Amino acid sequence: HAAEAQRTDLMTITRHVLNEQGRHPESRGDFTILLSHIVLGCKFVASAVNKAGLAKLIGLAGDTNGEEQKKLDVLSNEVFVKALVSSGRTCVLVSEENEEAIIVDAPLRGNHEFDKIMVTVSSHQKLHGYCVCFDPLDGSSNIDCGVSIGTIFGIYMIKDKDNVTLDDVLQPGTDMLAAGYCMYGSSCTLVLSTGNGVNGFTLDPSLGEFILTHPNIKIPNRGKIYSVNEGNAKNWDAPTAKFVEKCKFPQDGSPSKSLRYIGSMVADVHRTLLYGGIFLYPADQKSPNGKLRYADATLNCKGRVIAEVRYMWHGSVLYEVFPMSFLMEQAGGQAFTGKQRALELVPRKIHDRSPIFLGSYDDVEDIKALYASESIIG
Ligand code: P6P
Repeated sequence: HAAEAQRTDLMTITRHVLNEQGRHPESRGDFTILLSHIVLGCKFVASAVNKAGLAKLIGLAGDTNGEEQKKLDVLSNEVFVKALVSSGRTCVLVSEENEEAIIVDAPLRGNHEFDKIMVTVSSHQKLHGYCVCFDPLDGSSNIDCGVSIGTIFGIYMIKDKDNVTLDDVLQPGTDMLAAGYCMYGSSCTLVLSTGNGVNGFTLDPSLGEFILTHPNIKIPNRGKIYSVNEGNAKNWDAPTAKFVEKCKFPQDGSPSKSLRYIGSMVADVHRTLLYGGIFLYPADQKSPNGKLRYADATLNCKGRVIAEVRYMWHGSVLYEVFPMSFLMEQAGGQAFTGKQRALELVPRKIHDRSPIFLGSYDDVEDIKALYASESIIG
């Protein structure tokens, strides 16, 4: 009977989120409605990604009249923007694909009829509006070779839905309510946290439902894998270089770590979350000879410019670093920028970037110690 019960007790992501909502009796279900629209977007993108390989052959993505086949990341962005706006629960959107933040038209920010009733019945209940920061299809350059790619998202509550400003978005990651990613690979897996642990759901295409397959994910305290693009080693700062050196040539006689780097953040982070280890997106200091568009630092000698240095940060704060850091902390790991706890960063601009070191708690502690000793030595 237990086996039978297991097979038929399908916990879908919708039921799971409704159960979560039950923990907040005052909730009106806005958050559940918002999440259901994000899930809808993920289902659509999963279907489009699966067909991508064939699309060129039989023109699935474009019209039969030969319209230019839309790039999947553009198509995915349109899908998520439309899904989020039509949820009637968003006020501002930040997408990796859009230079400017999208301020949702006031009538679409909330179900005004319902709001009017709510205001008369219980005016103390703040009418909720949300900000969603997302990368609709991170790693899309990997589509043509079939490597897993993904959608990454983070959700904030808006302070005053009738007076939305960019300040609502340029908040530290500690203000995030929820975060998640959907990985489109051999199977479609959605990993989500609403602040009460991390859960993984796998899409059952025959049901069209995400089923709970990875309840209460906890990352191992230490892992056997480090994940970084070694091709940038010449530009790493000393603590990162020392850390990677220790992974390869441990001083304490422990076995060296394995290097696994897929080059698609969602896939690298998902493996790190399940197997343990550390994912590194270090700052890399490029000192090109040519003139830079923006110089972050100019080295002068006797009034003559001898070099210009530009730090190229990796990892977009709002829709890569923050959501992945939120998930790691919720799973018992941690996330560090080289200077501070990643979630305590306060972005100045919506596409700000930052170095990021995230994964198993003890592995991140090791690199934090190297940065701390460097800052003491100076
Ligand atoms: P690099 C994909 O383009 C991406 O944004 C992430 O998904 C991935 O982790 C990273 O870039 C790879 O960057 O410089 O190592 O090729």
